[in-house]
Amino acid sequence: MNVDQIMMNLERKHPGEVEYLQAVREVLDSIEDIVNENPQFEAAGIIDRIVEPDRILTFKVPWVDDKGKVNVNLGYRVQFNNAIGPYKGGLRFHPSVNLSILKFLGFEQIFKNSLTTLPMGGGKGGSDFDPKGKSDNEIMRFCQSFMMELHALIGPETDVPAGDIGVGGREIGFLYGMYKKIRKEHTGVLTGKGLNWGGSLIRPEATGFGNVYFAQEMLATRGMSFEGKRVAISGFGNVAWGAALKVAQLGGKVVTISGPDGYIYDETGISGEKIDYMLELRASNNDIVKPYATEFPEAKFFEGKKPWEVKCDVALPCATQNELNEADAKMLVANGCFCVGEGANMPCTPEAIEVFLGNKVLYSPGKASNAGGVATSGLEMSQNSMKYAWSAEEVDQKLHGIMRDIHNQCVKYGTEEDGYVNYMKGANIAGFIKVANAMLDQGIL
Ligand code: NDP
Ligand code: 2IT
Repeated sequence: MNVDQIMMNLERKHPGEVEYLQAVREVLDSIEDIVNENPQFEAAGIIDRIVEPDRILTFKVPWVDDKGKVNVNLGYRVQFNNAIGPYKGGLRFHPSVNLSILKFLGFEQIFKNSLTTLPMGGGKGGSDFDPKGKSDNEIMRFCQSFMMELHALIGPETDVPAGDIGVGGREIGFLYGMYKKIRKEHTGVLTGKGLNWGGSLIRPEATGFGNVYFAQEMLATRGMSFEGKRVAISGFGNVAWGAALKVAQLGGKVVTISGPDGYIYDETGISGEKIDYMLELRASNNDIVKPYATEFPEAKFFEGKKPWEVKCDVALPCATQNELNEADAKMLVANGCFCVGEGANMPCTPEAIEVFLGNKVLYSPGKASNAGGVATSGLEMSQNSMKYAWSAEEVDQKLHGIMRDIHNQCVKYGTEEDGYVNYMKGANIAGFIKVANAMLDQGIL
């Protein structure tokens, strides 16, 4: 396999799709040796087939705002690969959403879902709709219009969307309600549902919890735990909240959270009511983290800055793609940070990852360490199929087991000669092999 050649062709076919090309390059670099050792993959065109989505659906989403003005957004669903199960992946509502971002997310999702051990293919969708400052009624009308188109593309055995940035429990409720109205059926077509109508306990916490469980496993390889560790978290959304909650439970001290406006530094530690307050901040639809420092005056707000300049042992980037660059990575390492667990999708740039690998930092890629979210979505699908609900303890135990399993897969395929575990390589190889073998079994499709 000639990675440079494949990338050149892709760049020619998809000019400007930088995030998608970045995600593909990372995976191809990791799997190059495995593909070269297994000629059956190239013979069946696995690489050429896996880097292109099965199909991309785009549609317009017209909706009327509270002032009576008609607005039109773009809606997308990228159905990337269903070799091991129905397409599965979140919906992102954010003004930055474009095809490149959804293709990168859908591509990552294939390997992430493969790692979870559950039967789920990869997909992603969303819209350039900006939820910021919108009323609940505006969000409802938007979600209803979005589902008017999306319903024809999805189904519990076909494609099962969920949340991502800008899509949480409220949006899933509006989307599910409209699906039910159009299709006249109550079915597990979306995950992240409310507890009274098919949702799973622990799904809201799952991505953050899973990220911390994975970091716990990484720390354990060096005989360490979260007890007494200083932890820098970015973001203040769903993933950051779950991660902060679990770190605090495990005796770690969360010293930062962040938003698009800057970061909060709280030397007394973010725990208890402060973590509950994160939920209020997120639900306010204002998308700024600054009010935390007014609510808790012992904290300081650093406008326009990222949290990677603070001294910490563990960093958990939980906001968005490419939010941690080479300079940030060097600063973290210089300040003694030895463990980085990606809660967001692709938050570290390739140059930042180089810095971590070069310094033997315990570094986990999002497709491994944030897989707890979609894994628990998979558990929600299982419960929906059984028409039964597990207790929080049962779901949490299964989630914990899955995160340990993913860690083991990364160690199996990512351990280097000196014993250092390259989790990025391990995750990419383990995720790829399962999907590639399924594609081989099923013929040229
Ligand atoms: P939320 O919408 O709950 O929070 C996202 C946070 O990131 C917000 O603070 C948001 O602020 C900020 N953010 C988003 N885009 C940007 C940007 N371009 N620049 C700066 N800040 C930004 O989303 P989640 O917590 O659900 O998602 C966070 C990350 O975790 C994403 O990468 C997502 O793909 C990933 N993820 C989520 C899972 C889930 O189950 N929810 C599962 C696995 C991964 P603002 O909106 O103002 O930009
Ligand atoms: O990036 C992700 O894994 C998610 N946003 C969760 C997807 C899901 O289907 O639960």
